[in-house]
Formats: sequence, structure tokens, C-alpha cells
Amino acid sequence: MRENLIFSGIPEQTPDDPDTNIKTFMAAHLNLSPDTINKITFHRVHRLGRPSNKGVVKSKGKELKGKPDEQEDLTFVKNYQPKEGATHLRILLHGPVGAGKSSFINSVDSVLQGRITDRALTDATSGSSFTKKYKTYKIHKGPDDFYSFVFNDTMGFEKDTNTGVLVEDVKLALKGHVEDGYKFSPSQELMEGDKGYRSAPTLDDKVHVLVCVLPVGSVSLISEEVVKKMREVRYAASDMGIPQLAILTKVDEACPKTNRNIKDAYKSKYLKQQVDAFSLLLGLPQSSIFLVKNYGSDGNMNDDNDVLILSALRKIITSGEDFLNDL
Ligand SMILES: Nc1nc2c(ncn2[C@@H]2O[C@H](COP(=O)(O)OP(=O)(O)O)[C@@H](O)[C@H]2O)c(=O)[nH]1
Ligand SMILES: [Mg+2]
Repeated sequence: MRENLIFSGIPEQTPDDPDTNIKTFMAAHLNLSPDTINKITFHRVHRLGRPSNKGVVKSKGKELKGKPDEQEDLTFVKNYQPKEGATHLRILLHGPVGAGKSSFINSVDSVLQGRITDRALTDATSGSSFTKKYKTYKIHKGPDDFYSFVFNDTMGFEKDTNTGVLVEDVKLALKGHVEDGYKFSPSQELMEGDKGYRSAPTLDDKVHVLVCVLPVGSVSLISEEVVKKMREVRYAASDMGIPQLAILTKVDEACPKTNRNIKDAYKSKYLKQQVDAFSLLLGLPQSSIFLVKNYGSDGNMNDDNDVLILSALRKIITSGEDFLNDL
């Protein structure tokens, strides 16, 4: 993820093969499995400075301290390939307007690129739903290739009015019947034969994992109506065998104390209460609910944020992969 990492404290070997040397170090000191290490690729590895001609130099500087979990999650996400039959894993994000769905896609993009991006377009004025079209978001791996997971971001449910996406349309999306570019209508269900209706969806068109998104501070304020719609979609996914998880966003806004130390999000009593409450509301296990602080276009990258985003994403991918494997 980060360019130009400099490791120190790795003893010099003679003759020196930095690539093997750093992998051996990782195996011995970072608790990474050989499988994980074999998947790690480096652009370039070289030793700074000249090798000592007095034999092995005693290392100076700080010991290398890795973050094995984050590194492992990142390696997993970067190398993820779906099992045969699908070319990508499709993740559907759904939840109310302004929940942070588009921001989550942007955040994943940012974490993988190592810089803040805002390609999925977030809506700062969140009045009514901004994302109206069913659109597949792919994340660039290089100039011409993409990661093997894609996102769809549905137009959020509106509270009282019927201006949100219809639950029946979300069900069609789950089954792969909604074509890219289809503009959801708040009053008219998509029907077979309509423009935008895909009659013979392939495995790639179907949704493989459903993620409910809600600001963590809204858990106790969420209307009965929205809960009902979220549950309905969740049950439909259950009937299709599609795994479901949830992301509670805006951890920074909901808990200023946690915002100062975002990696302790799961230690916060208040946030834990919200996770428990949401778990009850939606009938999802606590272990499937993740706390995140999304990146906005104005913020700076922060490793602790990355950890939360990556661990949620990894769990989303593994759940979707389980579904593909069980087909
Ligand atoms: N402070 C904070 N703001 C967020 C977070 N996630 C999203 N937002 C903001 O909330 C607003 C709505 O987000 P957006 O991603 O457009 O929501 P969507 O309607 O679900 O796609 C935008 O102004 C975002 O910048 C977060 O984790 N923390
Ligand atoms: Mg959006």
C-alpha cells in the first residue's frame, strides 16, 4: 500500500539478497504464515548504503515493528481472486441516504491507493438520495486492471416519503436482474421486459454479499420504517443464501474520544452499545457488524483508520467468498 517503506533492524547477510532477507525476517518476527509471505510482492527491494566489508554490520536504529493484522488484511484484499465461475465478487451496500455508502467505497479506494480519492462521489448535502443509478464501482489496481471485488451503491431508503429505492428493486438487484445504469424509480418497480431489466443474469451479475450501512450515531434514532425496509432486504438475502454484514460509519462524529484514538473503536462502551442495539434491530450477530471512520476528501490518511476499513473489507470478502464456494 505504501510506497518506499524503509525497514531497519534487519541484520545484514553476506552475500545479501534483500528480497529473501526481508521475507525471512517477516516469517521469523511478524508471525505471518508462509502462505501470506509467498503472496507478498515487492516492486523493488534494496539495502540502503553499502554493504560492510567488515562482515555483518551490527544493526543500528529502531527495531522493525510491523502491524501483522493490517498487513495481512491488506495482502489478502490485494491478492483476492474469486474461486472459479466468477470473475469478481459483487458487494451491495444499502442503507439510508447519507449513511456513508459512497464514502466507504471511496475509503476502500483510498486505502488501496494510499491516498485520499473521491471517485464514487459523495454527497455533502445529503438531502434526498444522491446515488440514483445502479452503478458498479470497480477499484483500479493499476492503470488497466481492477481488484477482483466490485461495489454497488443503491439509492438509500427515505424515511417517510416514498422517494427511496423500492425494496422489490433491491431484491432484483440481489438476483442480478438490474442492469448497470438503470435509474431506480421511487414509484415504479422494475419489471421483466423493461429497459434495464436483465433477464438472464450470470454469476458475476448477482450480488454475493450484502452490507447494511448506517451512521453509528443513528442507531438509536432510526425510524421503524427504515428498520422494516432494511430487515426486509436482509431476509430476502437470507432466502437467497447471500451473507449479510453491516458497517456502522461516522465513528469519529459519534464518539469524539474514540476519534482521538480510532484504533480503540471496539473498546468504546458507547460504540459497543450501538453495535449491540443494531444487532438486535436487524438480527445480525455482533461479529458481523463493523465500525469505520470513512475518509473524506479533506482528511489525511491514517493507519488506524486503514485498520478498521481493511478488517471490515476482509470480512466482507471472505463472507462473499463462502457464498460463492457453497453454490
Ligand atoms: N465524519 C464523517 N463523515 C462521514 C463518514 N462517512 C460519510 N461521511 C459524510 O456523510 C455524508 C454522506 O455520505 P455519503 O457517502 O454520500 O452517503 P451515502 O448517501 O450513503 O452514499 C458526506 O458528507 C460524507 O462526507 C464518516 O465516517 N465520518
Ligand atoms: Mg451515495
